[in-house]
Amino acid sequence: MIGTIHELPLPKIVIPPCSQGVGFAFKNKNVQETQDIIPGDANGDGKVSISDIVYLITYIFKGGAEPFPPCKANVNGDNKVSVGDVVYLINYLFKGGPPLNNGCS
Ligand SMILES: [Ca+2]
Ligand SMILES: [Ca+2]
Repeated sequence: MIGTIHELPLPKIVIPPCSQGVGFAFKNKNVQETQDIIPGDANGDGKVSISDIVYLITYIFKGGAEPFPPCKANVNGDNKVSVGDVVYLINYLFKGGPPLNNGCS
């Protein structure tokens, strides 16, 4: 029984050079992060709308899911996610308020 193991053909595994693999993964990661961060897009659906206000209220007051990354919900730029960002977002969307700050920059 043990002798038959040595007769099995070994699969050929080709490992690419480390520099190629690491560089490729790193580049993709950067593109992903750049595309995902839209200031005010708390629910991550790719646009800023009333849904993000609802999402933020649920997060802040009802223990809902945290925006990812949290910094993109910091639209008033005070380095924290709070009811102030909800008010800022409402002003921006419905009252022509100042543009949203990029809390992640
Ligand atoms: Ca959104
Ligand atoms: Ca804030």
